[in-house]
Amino acid sequence: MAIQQTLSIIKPDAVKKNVIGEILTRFEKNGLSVIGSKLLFLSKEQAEKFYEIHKERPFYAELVAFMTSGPVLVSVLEGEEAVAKNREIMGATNPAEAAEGTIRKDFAESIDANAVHGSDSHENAINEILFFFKEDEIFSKLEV
Ligand code: IDP
Ligand code: MG
Repeated sequence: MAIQQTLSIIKPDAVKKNVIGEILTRFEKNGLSVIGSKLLFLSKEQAEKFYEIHKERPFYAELVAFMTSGPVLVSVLEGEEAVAKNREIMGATNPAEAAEGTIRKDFAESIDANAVHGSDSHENAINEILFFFKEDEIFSKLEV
């Protein structure tokens, strides 16, 4: 077991539903701490770059359009095995397949408007955190 950091995005659908607080509470109740957070309205260029890994997928244009349809809350979460823990709390990509009690089961409408993003590996977490945050915008519990 190791303390890790991971990137979370509360997507435009969930921000519009006014459930930022309820989603952050899920993280906190499961042992993760918010150590950096901000509301952003992503530009098309930012969304394209962030999801570059999915460029060849048929849903890429739709995904970029959705992620730029309203503000998002980007956060750095920290805790034991934060990458896997966050994925577990989020639930499956398709809310129809998400387990009971997960964020996507409770707040997501569809496979594209699925409430949250979470890094899928430690390496991607580091890159995704650096994509959105400067060092002085993150307040690790390990340092304070
Ligand atoms: P993840 O968010 O669970 O890691 P990924 O496979 O990395 O899932 O896909 C990134 C995002 O792309 C998903 O969260 C979802 O918003 C969107 N997406 C994935 N598959 C589809 C699809 O088949 N149709 C439309 N959008 C999709
Ligand atoms: Mg993914």
